[in-house]
Formats: sequence, structure tokens, C-alpha cells
Amino acid sequence: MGELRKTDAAIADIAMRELKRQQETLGLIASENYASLAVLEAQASVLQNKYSEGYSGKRYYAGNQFIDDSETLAIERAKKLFDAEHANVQPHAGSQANMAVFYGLMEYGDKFLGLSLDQGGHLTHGSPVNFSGKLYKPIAYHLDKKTHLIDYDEAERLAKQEKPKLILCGYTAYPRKIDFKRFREIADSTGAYLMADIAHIAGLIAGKVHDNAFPYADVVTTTTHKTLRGPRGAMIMCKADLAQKIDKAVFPGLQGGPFDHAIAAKAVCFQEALQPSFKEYAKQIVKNAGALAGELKGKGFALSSGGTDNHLLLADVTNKVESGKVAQEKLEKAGIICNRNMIPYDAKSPFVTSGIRLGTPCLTTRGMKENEMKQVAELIGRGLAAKDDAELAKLGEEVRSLALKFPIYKDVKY
Ligand code: DSN
Repeated sequence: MGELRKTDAAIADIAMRELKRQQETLGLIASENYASLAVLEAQASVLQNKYSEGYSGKRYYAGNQFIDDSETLAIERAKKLFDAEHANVQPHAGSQANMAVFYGLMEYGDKFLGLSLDQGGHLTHGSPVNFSGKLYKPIAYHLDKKTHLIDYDEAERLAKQEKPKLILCGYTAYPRKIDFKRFREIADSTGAYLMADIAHIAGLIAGKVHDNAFPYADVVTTTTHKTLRGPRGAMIMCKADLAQKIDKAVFPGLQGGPFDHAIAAKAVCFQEALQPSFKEYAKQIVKNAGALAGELKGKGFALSSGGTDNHLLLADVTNKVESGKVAQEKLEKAGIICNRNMIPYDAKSPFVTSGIRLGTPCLTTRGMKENEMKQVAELIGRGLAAKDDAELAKLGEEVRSLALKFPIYKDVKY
């Protein structure tokens, strides 16, 4: 940070304060993670200086021999990691990846089937204020009211009745495994494309603790910065026969010059995820989530679907505090960082909510295990029970001391 500090001390200070915040708090946001220093270095490299519209070997500007090498490596590693026939590593973010799939495989106004947004679907899965809901026609399937598990029978019935062009599975707040095979059967029964948005569980799939979406899905999108622990960005993978449609939709359909530094960092992340140690990491994420769920249940928290078998859980907090919003704010004051989240069939609005979403990828990256999950559950329980800010600040000292025992970037001074 020497050069940055010399040029712009204000931004250098902000970055240092953010590092301190990350190191001294407990991050439980299910979609976040801490990228390795190698990933960060690749992102800060000179690769960011190049323009390279097009694809490897077919660029519009000269001077792309090394950029081609980097993108090709990223693609080859992605294909190996997810057993994919084709990969496009250029999408800047998950929303852009999803947009490119819609743009490539559907016509405006086409129907698609996705999980109801208030039950775990993403903004790009059909929200009325998003391109997906404005330009296309979303039809929602739901979770079972009692079990909070995907109602595959309803999805099948709707698919047969509505004949959507595409069926979308993969979610942002679903704590259970997804049956991709069942979705394939549903898609086949009506001739729809099957799209899986695996952004949340990509690291679990790469680490072989969740079934792969391939060979069942026709097209798979993912971000690279969640459980996969890479740079902020995304990619699309698909069956070989859709490769041209997808590539054309990304460029020139929606994007201009790719972010070559981010693509290099994606290659680094895929290399990391191909190592045996990543399997251990993924396994531990799931063990930690299970342990956290068990401890919270023991403290009287109601968990959606009764628990978890992936990296996240949804806890109804209304028997402890007024709402998910209040819970989020109280916990933040003690240095426990999570987000309020609707519980399926929630009576409260998305701004208030009845629940919080808790994920273990960040804490697992720091090296925490089941024993620490017990402490984290204890801290959460006490945070919600705290009577005032003074009590939360005092609790915050305990949170800080636990966090400091598990540094994120061991040798980085701040
Ligand atoms: N914001 C992400 C999440 O928290 O799940 C989805 O894009």
C-alpha cells in the first residue's frame, strides 16, 4: 500500500480501516468470503491495463497474447473444476451472468420459472424491479409451507401448465441441497432449458460436498467470490451446443472489454479450488454450519427447514427480538455481522423481516471449527438478549478477542 498511501492517503486509510473491521469482527454474511493474497495480487496486476474485446485468438485489438493465455487458463481450470463442456469467464458480476443467459436463450416476453423471491430467489430471478421481471415473464414456484423445502411437485405442475422457456434453480437463501436431477426431469417433461445459478454453493460443488449441477443443467452461472473464495466476478458454464449463444450474449451482446485482471484472479481462484485442501475447506464450511445450527436450535431459535445441509441457515428471531432488522442492528453493535432475511411465508416486509441469514464461509476461511461455532452461537444469543448499547459494546470485546485469535491475513499489518 506504499504507493497508494503516497498518492492518496484518504483512500489508503479507508482500506486499512476496512481491513481492521474485517479482522476484528465476525463475518457471518453467507455470500461473503476473504480472498487469498494471491487472488488480491492478481487483481491488482498490470493485466488491468489492457483492452481485449472478443475471445482468446479473436480479439479486436493487438497485443493480447498474454491476456489470451490468462483467459484460456481460467477457462480450462473452470471446466475441470465443474466438469463443464464450455465456460465463459468474462461476466463482470452474477447479475450480468444471469442477464447474459436470459439474453442468449430467451426472447423478450418469454416465460421462465424461478423460486419466489421472498423464499430465497435472487433479484435476477424475476423481481418486478429487475430486468428479469421487466423484460421476461417470471412464474414462481414455492417452498412447502410446512417443511420449507422446495416443492418440486408444484414446480413440475407449473412447468407443464405454463410451458416456460427456461427453468431456474439455485438460490440465495436456501439452506438445503438442491435436487438438480429432479429439475432436469421437470425441464425435460416440458422441453425447457434448465439453468442453475450456483453462486452461493459453487465452493461446495467444487469441494464435492454438494452434487454438481452438471450434467443435469444446460447452463450454470456463478459468482466467484462467495463460497468459491475468489475475486468479485462471475462466469457462465454451459453445454457445448449452447456455447455460441452464450458467448455472443456476453460479448458483443451485453459487455465491452473484459476485466482481464479479474479474469486472471478467477484463474488463481480456480487453481486454489482444485487443490485437495479446498475439499477440506468446503467440508468444514458445512460442518460449521451444522454445528452453528445445532447450537442455535438448542438456544430456542427456530430455523427454516429445521437446520441446514449447506453453508447457511435462516433463523427466525421473533421469539428473541422484534424483527430481523433489530437483530441485525444489535449484533452489528457487538461486531457480529449478518443480514436480515425473510423467512419463507414471512408476514414482515423485506426491510424488516422475521429472520437473519447466517453463513459460515468467512469464519471457516479464518480457521474456525465446531468449537468456535459453539462460542459464536453463544455470542449471538447474548447479543440478542442484551438490554442496551453498553452491554453490546462489552460483548463486542469478547467478539473482538475471538476474531483476533483467527487472523484473516496473518502477516498484513494494519
Ligand atoms: N447479495 C448476494 C447475497 O447476499 O446473496 C446475492 O447477490
